[in-house]
Amino acid sequence: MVDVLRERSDSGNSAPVRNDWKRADAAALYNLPFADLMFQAQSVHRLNFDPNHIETASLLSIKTGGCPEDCGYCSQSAHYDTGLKATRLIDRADVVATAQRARDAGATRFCMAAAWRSPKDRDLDQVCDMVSAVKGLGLETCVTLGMLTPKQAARLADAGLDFYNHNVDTSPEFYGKIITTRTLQDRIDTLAHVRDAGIKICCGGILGMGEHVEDRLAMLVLLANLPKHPESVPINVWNEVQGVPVNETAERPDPIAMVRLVAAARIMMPRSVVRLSAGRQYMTDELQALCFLAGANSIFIGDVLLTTKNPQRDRDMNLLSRLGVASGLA
Ligand code: SAM
Ligand code: DTB
Ligand code: SF4
Repeated sequence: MVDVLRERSDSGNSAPVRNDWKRADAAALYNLPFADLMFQAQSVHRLNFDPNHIETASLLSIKTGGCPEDCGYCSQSAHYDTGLKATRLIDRADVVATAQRARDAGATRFCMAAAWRSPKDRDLDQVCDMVSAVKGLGLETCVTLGMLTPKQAARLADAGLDFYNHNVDTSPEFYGKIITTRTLQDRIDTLAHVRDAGIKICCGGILGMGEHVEDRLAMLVLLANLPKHPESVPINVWNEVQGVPVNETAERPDPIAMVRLVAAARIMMPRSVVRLSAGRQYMTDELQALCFLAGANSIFIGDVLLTTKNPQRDRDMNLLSRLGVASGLA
């Protein structure tokens, strides 16, 4: 049995941070009796975080649709007829106004997403301006723009960017079944450029595309064995989109399997913020509460994510207040 609490801590009062996870370790954790798994996850969580706090992040699509990549889950890929209207990069003033509203509604982080394979240099100029302006509002900044060169990552760092979101999405084995226009190694290369530039990393993936439990665990192993753990780990449940290939294979994760995976993520990446990201609208309040107990400590707030739905603000406020959780929302 893997018992992280009995392993030597590297700082005396905190859980160990390992980068040498084997798939068998992850499976052993995941398959623990539920009470034992939850006890370990909660213990690790309490050593590293305030268990009564949930981070609230907000998302904005700054360039929607028409993306040249063929990600089989995505409404924004130009390869599929999803009925989505493509837009150009929106104006900085609109971004700032939306960020201000998000801050007033309780968000502490503002993530700007663009449907690009990689940004063009003149687009990056505009995104850098947006980052500086949003940071000026007192918000943490995050952008997700596709693949970056080392130079582009350095420019974002100079603009003051706090986080770059770039997901590995799934296991190495399942990756090629979902995306063919880039490789997992391309993703890992960009993550390295972002790290080298000194920007914090937000990196996770999607559940419910037809992958097996082994794929989900392999994805956690991949994340937990990066040279440094991502500071933020978004766990998305696939948000249904018409017209994309994943529609043919999708299967929503069993709720207990979902909690087990969050608990395993918490134990394997003890100091990372684990975000319950897309797909919360499919989850009951009770399932979300269990995920928070298992160590999830961040959510996206706002009625929409990029192109799909998120729970309504009132529902989130009601849930967090019943749980006695402190957040920007409460
Ligand atoms: N184009 C950039 C990229 O792919 O990195 C940024 C935007 S992309 C929409 C960001 C992430 O959203 C993807 O990596 C994927 O993990 C997630 N995502 C996209 N469509 C989704 C869906 N329908 N349900 C859940 N997550 C989704
Ligand atoms: C992440 O892991 N989840 C967010 C954020 N990073 C950019 C995106 C979720 C997108 C859900 C699908 C949509 O709304 O289009
Ligand atoms: Fe493009 Fe990102 Fe959607 Fe893939 S996930 S199609 S890269 S917007």
